[in-house]
Amino acid sequence: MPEIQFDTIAAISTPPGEGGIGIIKISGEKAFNVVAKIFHPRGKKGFDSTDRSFTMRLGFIKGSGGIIDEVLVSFMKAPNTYTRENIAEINCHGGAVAVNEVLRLALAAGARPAQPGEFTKRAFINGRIDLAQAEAVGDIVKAKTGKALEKALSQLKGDLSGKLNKLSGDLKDILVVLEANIDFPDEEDVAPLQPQKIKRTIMAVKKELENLVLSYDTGKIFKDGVLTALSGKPNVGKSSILNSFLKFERAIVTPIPGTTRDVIEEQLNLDGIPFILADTAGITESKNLIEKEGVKRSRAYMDRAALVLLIFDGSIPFDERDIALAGKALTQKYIPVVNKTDLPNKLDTKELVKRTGLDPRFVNISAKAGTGLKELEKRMTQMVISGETGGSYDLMVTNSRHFSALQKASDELACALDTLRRSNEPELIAYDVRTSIEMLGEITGEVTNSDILDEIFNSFCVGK
Ligand SMILES: Nc1nc2c(ncn2[C@@H]2O[C@H](COP(=O)(O)OP(=O)(O)OP(=O)(O)O)[C@@H](O)[C@H]2O)c(=O)[nH]1
Ligand SMILES: [Mg+2]
Repeated sequence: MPEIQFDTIAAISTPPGEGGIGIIKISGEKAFNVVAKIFHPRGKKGFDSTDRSFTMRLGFIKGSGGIIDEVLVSFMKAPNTYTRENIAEINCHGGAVAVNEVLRLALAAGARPAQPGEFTKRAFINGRIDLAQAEAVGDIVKAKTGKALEKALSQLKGDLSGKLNKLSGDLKDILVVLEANIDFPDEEDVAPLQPQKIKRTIMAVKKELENLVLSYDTGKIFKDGVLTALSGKPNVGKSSILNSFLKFERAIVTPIPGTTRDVIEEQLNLDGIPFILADTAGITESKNLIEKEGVKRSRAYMDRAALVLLIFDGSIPFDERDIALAGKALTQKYIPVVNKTDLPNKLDTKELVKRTGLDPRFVNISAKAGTGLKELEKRMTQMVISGETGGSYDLMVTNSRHFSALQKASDELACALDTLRRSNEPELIAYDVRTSIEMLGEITGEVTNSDILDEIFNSFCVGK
C-alpha cells in the first residue's frame, strides 16, 4: 500500500466534443462515496464495499435540477485497478454538456480536478508500473501509426524495463564484490577481486547499452516520423508527387517554375511507418526575394531530412542545378527519382551518374499518370526497415530522456573500464559502476526526483 494517502481525483477521460459516449473517471479512497452522492441506480441497490470488483450499475446522475443523464457506472476496487486505488468510471451518453455537468457534480461531491497524467502518475507512485511504462502510456495515446503503437505497447509491457533491470542486476553483482573488497580487503571469506571477470561483465553490459543507444534513431522514427524532403530544381514535379502520395491536391501545381515558395509538411503512413513529407521550393539561384527565401528553407530542410527524395525531370536534359543538388544529396540518405516518365525521355541518367557519383538505382515515376509510385513507396519503407535511415532492433528506445540516461550509463562504464586498465582501485571502479546503475534507475524510476516526474506527467492529457 502507498505510504502517502491521496485525495480523490476526477476528470473527463474521453476527448472533448460530441461522441457516442463520454467517460468521467474518479480515483481515490472516496471514489465510491463521491459516486453514491450523485448516482441513483435503476435497481434497488447501488454499489457497496461488499460487492464484487468490476461491477457495472445502470442508473441516473441527478443534480439539483433533476436528471442529467442515464449512465452506466463501472466500480473497480483497490488494489487491482489502474491506479491501485478505488476507481469509478461513469459512462455518459456523451455530448459535452452532460459530461461536463456530471464532472461538475462529482467535484461538488468531494473530488478534486485531476492534473494532466495524474491517474498514470498514481499508477507509478503506487507501484503498479515503473516510470518507463508510465511514459509508454503517454506514447500509446499519441501513437500515429500501428508500428508506433506496437513499440509503445512493448514498452508498457515492460520489455525495456525488464532488460534494464537485468543489466542493472549484473552491475549490482559486481558492485557487491567491489564494495566487499573496499570494506574488508583482508578478510578471508571475502572473495578476492577478479579484474578479468569484472571487466568482462562491464564490457558485456556496455555493449547492450550501446545497442539501445543506437536503436534510438530508429525508435524516434517510429514515434515521430521520418522527415522526408522532396528536393529538386524548380518544375521537376515535387508538388505533383506530394499530391499523388496524399491522393488529393494539397499543393499548388503550375507549369511556372518557382510555384512553391513555402515548405508544405504532410504526414504519410506507409506500412505503419510515419513519413513526414516536406514539399519544398525548387532549388535554383534566384533574384526574387520571396523565391530566394523559399530556396533557403529548402536547403535547410534537405539538411535536416532523414531521407531525401532527389527528383529529376525525365523530359529534359540535366543541368548544373541537378549536378549541384546531386552533390549535396550524396552526403545524405537519398533515393534518386526520375519523374515525368510519361513524356519522351531526354534525361541521360548514365551521364548524370558519371558526372556526380549518384546511386544509379533510379525510381522511374510519373506523378501525372500515377505510375511508379508503389515502387517508390516500397523503396522508402525498405530504407527505414533495413536500417538505412537507422538500425533494425528488437528493442527500441523511443524516448529522449531514456536515450540520454543510457548514453550516460554507458559513458560511466567506459570510465570504469579505463580505471580498470590503469589500476585495480576498487573505490574508483565502484564509483563509476554505482553511477551507471543510478542512471539506469532514472529510466525505470527507481531513482527519481519530483522535477523529472512533473515534466513527464505534465505532457500527458488530463484524464489519463
Ligand atoms: N507530363 C508530366 N507533367 C508533370 C508530371 N509531374 C508534374 N508535371 C507538370 O510539371 C509542372 C510542374 O509541376 P510541379 O509539381 O508544380 O513542380 P514543382 O517541382 O513543385 O515546381 P516548383 O514548386 O516550381 O519548384 C506542372 O505543369 C505539372 O503538371 C509528370 O509526371 N508528367
Ligand atoms: Mg512545387
